[in-house]
Amino acid sequence: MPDIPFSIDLAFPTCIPHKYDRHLERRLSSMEGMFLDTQAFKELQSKGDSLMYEVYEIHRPEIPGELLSGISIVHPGKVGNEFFMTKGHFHSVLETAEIYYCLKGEGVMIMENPEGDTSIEPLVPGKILYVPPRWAHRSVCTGRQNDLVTFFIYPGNAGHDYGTIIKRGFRKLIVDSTDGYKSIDNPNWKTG
Ligand code: S6P
Ligand code: ZN
Repeated sequence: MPDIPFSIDLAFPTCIPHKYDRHLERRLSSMEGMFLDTQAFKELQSKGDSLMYEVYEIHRPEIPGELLSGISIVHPGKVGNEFFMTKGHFHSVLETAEIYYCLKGEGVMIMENPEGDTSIEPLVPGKILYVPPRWAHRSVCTGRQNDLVTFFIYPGNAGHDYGTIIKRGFRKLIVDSTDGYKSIDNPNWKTG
């Protein structure tokens, strides 16, 4: 059967799509080793397996020419001084870009490329963020009480490389500060 155009409504105020193909939940336990303060991680874990972020995927074939999209919701919270965030990844096909549109909340996107450039872009409602090809990306919720909600869209053939980030981490971390948040160098960032 040939493809036909379709549209999807978002439920307000949550921004959860009325129709989606997959709902992913990422909890604290799946983020071991990703936060700087390992003691704070253990303490938080002893209180339960906090829900850090969720993704509602609108699935399409994972082939060139298609676009994959969905809604990402990062919940508010901190591990030590570091805000809740996504795992973050490079695309397996490095030369593929992504666009994020912020619908709700406050946060930032931490980005870096293999050449060692880094970038931290604020996410506030109405902001469109272009993540160029080659740049790893991680969303961070810096709001104290509200979810960070974004719509994302990227090429069908992009794929996800989580391994590089699991091994090395991101060069920059986002931590709490009197000004809201600040970025610091990751002392645990590994080369190679
Ligand atoms: C996929 C896109 C988003 C993320 C989502 C969760 O390329 O960037 O859908 O998958 O924000 O982040 P992560 O790092 O766990 O995939
Ligand atoms: Zn991506």
